[in-house]
Amino acid sequence: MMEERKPGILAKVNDPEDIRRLGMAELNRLAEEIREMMIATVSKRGGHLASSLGTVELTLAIHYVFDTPRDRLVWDVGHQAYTHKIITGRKGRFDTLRQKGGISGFPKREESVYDTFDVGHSGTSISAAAGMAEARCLRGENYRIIAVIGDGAISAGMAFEGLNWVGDRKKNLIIILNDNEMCISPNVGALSSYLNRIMTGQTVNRIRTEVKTFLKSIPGIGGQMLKFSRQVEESLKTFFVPGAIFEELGFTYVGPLEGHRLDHLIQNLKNVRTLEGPVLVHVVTQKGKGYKFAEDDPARFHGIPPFDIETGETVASGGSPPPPSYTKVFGRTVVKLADEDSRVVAITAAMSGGTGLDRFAAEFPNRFYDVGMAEQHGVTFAAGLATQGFVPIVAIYSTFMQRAYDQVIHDVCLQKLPIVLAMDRGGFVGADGPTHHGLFDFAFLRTVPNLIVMAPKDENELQHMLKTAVECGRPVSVRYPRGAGVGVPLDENPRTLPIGKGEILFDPPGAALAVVAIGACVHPALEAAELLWAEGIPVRVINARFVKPLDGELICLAARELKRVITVEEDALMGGFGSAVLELFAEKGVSGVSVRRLGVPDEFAPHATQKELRRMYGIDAAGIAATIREMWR
Ligand SMILES: Cc1ncc(C[n+]2csc(CCOP(=O)(O)OP(=O)(O)O)c2C)c(N)n1
Repeated sequence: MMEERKPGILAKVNDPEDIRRLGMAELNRLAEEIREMMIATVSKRGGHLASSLGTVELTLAIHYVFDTPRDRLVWDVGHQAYTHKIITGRKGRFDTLRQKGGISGFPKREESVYDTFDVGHSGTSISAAAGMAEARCLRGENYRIIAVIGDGAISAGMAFEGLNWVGDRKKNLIIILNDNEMCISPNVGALSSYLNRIMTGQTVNRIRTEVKTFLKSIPGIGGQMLKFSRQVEESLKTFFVPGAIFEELGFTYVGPLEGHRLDHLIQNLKNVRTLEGPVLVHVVTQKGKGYKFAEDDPARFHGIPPFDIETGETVASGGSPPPPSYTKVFGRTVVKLADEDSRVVAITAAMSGGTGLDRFAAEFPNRFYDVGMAEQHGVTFAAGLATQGFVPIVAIYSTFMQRAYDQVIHDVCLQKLPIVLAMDRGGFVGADGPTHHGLFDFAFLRTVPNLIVMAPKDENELQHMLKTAVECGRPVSVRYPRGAGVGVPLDENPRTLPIGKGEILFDPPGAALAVVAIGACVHPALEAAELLWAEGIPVRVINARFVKPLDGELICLAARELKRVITVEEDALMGGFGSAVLELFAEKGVSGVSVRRLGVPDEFAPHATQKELRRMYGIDAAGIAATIREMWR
């Protein structure tokens, strides 16, 4: 479908300075070439294609008009910044996108001076830009600062906090609202509806005309009123002028602009550059623009694994089909649980597809809530539902749950409300990298009183844990990894598990070392033990199931008997599961035991595949086996 052409303009573009020399026809041609490069690379590497296809012209226009990197360009989330990467010196490395040792899928300060702020989570751009604006004033400098935020990301609480601040401080700061009416799936919320009303400007104009005609028609006073048309216009403005909400907050509103017309964007941004104070530029774009399959299904192409350019179909990895993902099993199980129990409701923060709740949404539309990219609101909203007798299952990826930490503590656990925090993407997520790995939840959740913290060893145990969580009447977190399950048979009916009880999975005669593993590390531990048993090294394998309450009896008994313990987790070692085991030993007076903890040390894990990362941190079967051998000697 895409004809092979020699790169023309792009070959000459290495940084934004090169773009500023181009004429309009060349710029348009460049946009096309960039799209081709993006599609070709993402089709091989996977990535955030639809969002980045939607911002090609906008990115070119910004770099054309503004003096980057002197002017500071701040991206929100950063998944839409591939054009930015390509034209800021990373064209040659673009093929390494999201690969181990390659360039990141998100802006990263250590990668380029053009990347002004590290991103991955939503809603940070306005506050970061506001901080830069204050720094500029403190230094008496005068560069421009431009934040680009999507209509989805602006629904984050932090974005509202930022708007509130910026509108009040009155510093020069440009916020570009990239409005494609999509989050990952269609956007939700009152602000989104408002933006949509602005975009259908005809309605606005029609209402204004009708009101004017109506005023004119009032006998006697109508004509007089029109004399005061300016005031009338002013008051009407509040209701009918596009962007009035932003104007009221202290911004000059510009828009809506057509986001795929370079001439129009450049002309308008040149005008915007001359404006003083906070400006909000509303740009309308199409997610997936320029690639038919992404235009037709922008949600699927939001974050897509490698695919065939000709058909748009995801490339199968070869071999037998993988077992169902944890996400899929989660999605099915919550439907089952909701069938049995009318108290069960489900909440997502803009990730109904990603969390597997789309199925629940279809079956129970009245018991399903998409709160937008607003994790804090989602958790406290769930707490409100729980006070009224419902059992909310709040499905938020581990990394995004970090956003709602205080809500978990203050609004859920302090009140002992029965809420299930279903935390997908616990552990390494792979190519999205350090902004998205879910490596802290054991550590940050196990310190919260009243909270039960569990992690299943496989997708079948996930079913049982979800049932246990719904029925136990307490706040519970259940975390499970990204990707395919282990491939174990799935019980038809989920059952409850005893709270705080682990299990021994392998206990060969003469066992003289215990591996105590949790979650996704249990099966690799088992594999390692089976391997070593064949070598004559007998190792007991315990599936801890609970980070809290720990099965003290089972773990302490193993330690006292075997004297050597290895803990394994896909989480931060500091404060995580292994730390909990050490605390247990200290508390219970278990002494004379040598303990090794496997997990992620005190650093941010880079981007790489899950497999590569597990190998890198020694928590795959080979790594666990190596540690056992070392300890065995
Ligand atoms: C705090 C947080 N929650 C959820 C996500 C997952 N996420 C990444 S992009 C995205 C949608 C972004 O929509 P929008 O800002 O409109 O940008 P678009 O992709 O439409 O250009 C979501 C939900 C995230 N990155 N950060």
